[in-house]
Amino acid sequence: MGHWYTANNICGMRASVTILSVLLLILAAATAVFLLRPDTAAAPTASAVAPTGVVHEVTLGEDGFSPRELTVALGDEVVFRTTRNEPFWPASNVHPTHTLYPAFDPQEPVAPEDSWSFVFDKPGEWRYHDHILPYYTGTITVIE
Ligand SMILES: [Cu+2]
Repeated sequence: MGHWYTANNICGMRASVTILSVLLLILAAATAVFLLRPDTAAAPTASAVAPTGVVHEVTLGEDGFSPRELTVALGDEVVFRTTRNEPFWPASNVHPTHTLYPAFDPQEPVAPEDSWSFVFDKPGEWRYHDHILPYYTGTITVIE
């Protein structure tokens, strides 16, 4: 199985020049695409907050979330656990859509032996609840 240029009986040097031209065209096109792309880097995104590495714990027991109210810094992580022998599901208000802070939602039940952790990247007073037993409620206040 020979190369296309030998199969077409084109002089090897001329084929090399052709290949080089094609490569240069591809490079020029790639450069143009790179330079002309919309500048998305300047747009602030929710994930721009750097994690602080500070970790807090909130535990859901029979008496509810503990601590029920917690103040953390922007970028802090909160680990949610339960001592109840039931799955739980900490999620932002408003039940059942969790639209106050949609990312503050594991999107599925958390098994009692597991935990769910979340880095808070939006300042505010975030009320939340257990999506399975919504009478368990709490507040995470995120300060800058
Ligand atoms: Cu809910």
